[in-house]
Amino acid sequence: MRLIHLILILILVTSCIEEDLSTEGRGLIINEFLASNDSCCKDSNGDYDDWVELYNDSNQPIDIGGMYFTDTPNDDKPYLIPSSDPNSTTIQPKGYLVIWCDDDQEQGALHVSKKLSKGGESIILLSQDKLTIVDSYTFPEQTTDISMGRDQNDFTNWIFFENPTPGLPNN
Ligand SMILES: [Ca+2]
Ligand SMILES: [Ca+2]
Ligand SMILES: [Ca+2]
Repeated sequence: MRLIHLILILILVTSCIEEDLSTEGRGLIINEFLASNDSCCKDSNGDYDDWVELYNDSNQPIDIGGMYFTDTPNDDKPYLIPSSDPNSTTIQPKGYLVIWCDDDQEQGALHVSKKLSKGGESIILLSQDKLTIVDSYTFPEQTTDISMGRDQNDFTNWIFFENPTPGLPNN
């Protein structure tokens, strides 16, 4: 009897672990960006600015307020994303969020001081401790209005998109 109980508990625990692994996903990731925006898409102020799309591949909402953004590895002064507007900076589970790289901080919490270089640069998101890299990607030379992002069928593969999809699945 006790052995049966033990086996049942083991089965339960094992299935719970599998469930967690399969649904927690990759956490918060950089999913797409546009480093040279001429006519792709405007921010809420009508500016054609650079942007980075984040994707929350977890089961929990994630607030990026208090995290840091930079375009330079080992940056002494990464940009602190304000924690004053969690409604804007929280990404829902399996949701998307667009950060504008325009140096227009007066336009809201999602407008960071770092612009992206068309010639190639890095995109780095650091956690609240200013050290841990949440996700990063170093990109090669870009073409105006053509974004780069993760292939939906193989998330490790970065490809170009003639039709950028800020805030939506890459397609
Ligand atoms: Ca702007
Ligand atoms: Ca830059
Ligand atoms: Ca997208």
